[in-house]
Amino acid sequence: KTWNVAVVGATGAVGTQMIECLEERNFPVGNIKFLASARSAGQVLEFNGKPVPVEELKHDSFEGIDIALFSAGGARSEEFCPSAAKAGAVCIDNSSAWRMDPDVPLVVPEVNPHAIAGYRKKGIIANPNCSTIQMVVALKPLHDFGTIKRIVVSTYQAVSGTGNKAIDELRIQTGELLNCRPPKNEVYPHRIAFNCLPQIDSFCDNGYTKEEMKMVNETRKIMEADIATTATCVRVPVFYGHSESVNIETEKKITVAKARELLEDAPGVELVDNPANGEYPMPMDVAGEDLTLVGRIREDATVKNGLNLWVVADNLRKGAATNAVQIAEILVEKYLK
Ligand code: A2P
Ligand code: 11C
Repeated sequence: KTWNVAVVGATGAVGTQMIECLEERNFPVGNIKFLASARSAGQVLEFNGKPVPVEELKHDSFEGIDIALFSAGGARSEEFCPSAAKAGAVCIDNSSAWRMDPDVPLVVPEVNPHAIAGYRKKGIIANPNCSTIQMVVALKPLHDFGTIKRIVVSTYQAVSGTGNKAIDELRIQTGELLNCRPPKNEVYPHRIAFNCLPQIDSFCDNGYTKEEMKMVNETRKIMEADIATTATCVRVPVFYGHSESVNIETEKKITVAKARELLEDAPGVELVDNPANGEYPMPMDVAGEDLTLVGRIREDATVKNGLNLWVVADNLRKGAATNAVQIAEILVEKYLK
């Protein structure tokens, strides 16, 4: 059996990766439809070597579609997911529009695949924020063993998380600075080349950014546990791959050896933790990868049961496209059939 799939935001940084994931993983696609803004209508992309025209996203775009993968920004998801669901498609939405809706499951297949069953309520499944996904993939096996009480996380996030315009901004600013010309900034509030911005998304009234609050709230929903999380999210001049320094406190002691053993066998995780040989996860190693790399595991001796970890993943792949396609795989195998 095959399924008719629409990719909404097909021309974007995440949409492009969604198309590649569907191809690479041999998702059983019947017809494929690529949707984007009117600006891209008429552009021709490829799927499995065959040309596919990009069409303008409209409310009636979803007739005959079984699964709609959305990554065209929150405003488009808010407006168009209900139309797609009404037409009978199950939406897998990469934006933040529906994540905290109690009638929409928020899913990371390695952590809470059972939640997918909740798609029936609204016809929408939400894909979490990229920074949250890689953190919970790494923490789930540790939580199952030792029960995490508190998380302190600082992120080092790549510009591709913002989209294609931000990738261009870093590239152009770097070139300008190396050629001693003054760079312009349009996407970010300050220069990103040779700089770090302790602001991702806009600020909330409590002084945290929306990105930081996503990590706090999404983690609880996905882990189905009352874990206290505090986050500082930072944009760094890296193209692909988010990195995270994660400190956890657990109910039960987890030694470094036990943490390594738990992570060695964990789904979706690759343990890269050999500091004596200078081996640890780095964003330059994860572009195009689907696994979440974990290393630098150390005991935090300042609290009773504490651990420090360094977690790196490709934000466009496991942080977005791969996670969405994994959800689609479970959906068709277990639920739609
Ligand atoms: P387009 O390329 O036509 O602007 P990125 O995250 O890389 O910025 O990509 C955003 C994606 O969302 C692109 O595919 C973009 O299409 C799409 N998009 C942006 N605005 C709209 C819109 N108003 N309607 C449909 N798609 C949109
Ligand atoms: C970033 N995490 O790196 C963001 C991108 O809520 O899906 C994804 C924002 C979101 O900028």
